[in-house]
Amino acid sequence: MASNRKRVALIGKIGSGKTTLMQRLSQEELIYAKTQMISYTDHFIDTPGEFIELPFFARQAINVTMDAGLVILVNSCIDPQNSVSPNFVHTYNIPSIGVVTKIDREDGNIKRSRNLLVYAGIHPKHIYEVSAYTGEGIEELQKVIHHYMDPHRNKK
Ligand SMILES: Nc1nc2c(ncn2[C@@H]2O[C@H](COP(=O)(O)OP(=O)(O)OP(=O)(O)O)[C@@H](O)[C@H]2O)c(=O)[nH]1
Ligand SMILES: [Mg+2]
Repeated sequence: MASNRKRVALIGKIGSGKTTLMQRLSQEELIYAKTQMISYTDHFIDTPGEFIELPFFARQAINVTMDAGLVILVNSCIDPQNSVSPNFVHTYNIPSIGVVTKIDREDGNIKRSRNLLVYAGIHPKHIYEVSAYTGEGIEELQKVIHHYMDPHRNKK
């Protein structure tokens, strides 16, 4: 079976901004499209938010992403509700980082997002704040992704 080691997996609630973030990181135009099924690109595995929100799908979310090179757990700062179980990311045997999205929104609560990501098992030092709309924080996140992914991607 082909390995996903060269891909970054995006996990997070419905509407948390995974696909938009992926588009921004891939320097694509930002076009809204609800993710209906797992989508694989050269560099990413994008999952539908249902994978983390609905217990029926939760195992599938882990199954399809457990051999990625890196897991990014995404949390939108305008979403007050948590749906990720405590220490969720410790299920993985691969590195994980947290990303707070939509920080351009004045009504957002970044601290709440950080707390929810820590609750999910992300180390506070490994949480990054971004806006896919304005580009804030994207360059720093790109560097972090390179740090984790270059060893895999440079392998033949
Ligand atoms: N203000 C703001 N809105 C954003 C940002 N990123 C995404 N959005 C909006 O949030 C909504 C959901 O974004 P998606 O990227 O589709 O979210 P998703 O996590 O892929 O959602 P699912 O595919 O349903 O799991 C869309 O209307 C986006 O335009 C951002 O940085 N700032
Ligand atoms: Mg999506």
